[in-house]
Amino acid sequence: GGGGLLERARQQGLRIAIGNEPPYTELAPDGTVTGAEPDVVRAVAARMGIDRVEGIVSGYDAMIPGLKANRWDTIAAGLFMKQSRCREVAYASPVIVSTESFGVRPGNPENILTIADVLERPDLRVGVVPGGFEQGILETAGVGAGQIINVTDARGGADALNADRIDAFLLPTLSLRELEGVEVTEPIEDAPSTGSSAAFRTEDQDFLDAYNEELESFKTEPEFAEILEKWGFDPTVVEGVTTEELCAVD
Ligand code: 6CS
Repeated sequence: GGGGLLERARQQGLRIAIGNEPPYTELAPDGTVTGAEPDVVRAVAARMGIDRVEGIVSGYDAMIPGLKANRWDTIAAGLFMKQSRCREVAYASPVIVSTESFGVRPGNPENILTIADVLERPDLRVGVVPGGFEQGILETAGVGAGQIINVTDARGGADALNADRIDAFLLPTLSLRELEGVEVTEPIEDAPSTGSSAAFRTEDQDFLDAYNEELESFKTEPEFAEILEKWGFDPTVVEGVTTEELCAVD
C-alpha cells in the first residue's frame, strides 16, 4: 500500500485478482490474464508506464480481504459495486454495466424469471457463488437462507443445476451464456443495476487518481469499445454512469 504502488507496478508489474469467469475474466492456458476487465486494465496500465499485468484467480468472497492483505494490487473481476464494498475499497470509473439472469434447466420447467418468483416460492433452491453480488441480491430481497445454495464457481453452478441440487443459478447474464447445457433467462427485471471497474486499496488514492485520468480518456477511444464488444458487452450502456451511483446499490 501507500504512495509507492505506481513505482512498484512500473518495476514489478500490476497484480490483479480475477475470478476466471468469462467474459469478465479469463486465465488463458499459457497463464495470460484476459477478459473484458483485465484487457481494459492492461490498456490503461500501459498508458501509465506499467507493462506487465499478472492475474491471480480468487473466489469473489476472498477478493477484498486479499486486496487488503496485499496479495494483489487491484481487483479486476467484474466485482460489482454496492454500498458495503464501496465502504472497503476505492473503485475506478465504471467500465462495465451488465445484467443478471437465471441459469435454468432446458425449458425452464419451474418458470423462474424474477427475484419475486424465488421469494414467493420457498421450495425453490437458487445457486450463488460464495460472497457474490447475487447472494446479496437474494438476502436483500428477503429470500430465506435455506433457499440460497453455495456453488464453487460458474462451472460448479452448471453442474449443480444438472444434478438437480439447485433449481436455478443466479449469475450475470453473459457468464451464464458461456456455460454449456444451461438455459439462460432474459435479464431479471427486479434485480438491481450492476456495474464494475478496477477496485483499489483506499490508501492507493494517488494511484487511483492517475488511473482514473487515463481511464476516462481511454473510454472515449475506439479501442475501449472494441475490447468490450470483443467480449460481448455493450460499451454504450456505461456512458454517463458514475461510480457514485453504482456504489449506492444496496
Ligand atoms: O460482483 C460479483 O460478486 C459477481 N460478479 C461477477 C462478474 N460474477 C459473479 C459474482 O458474484
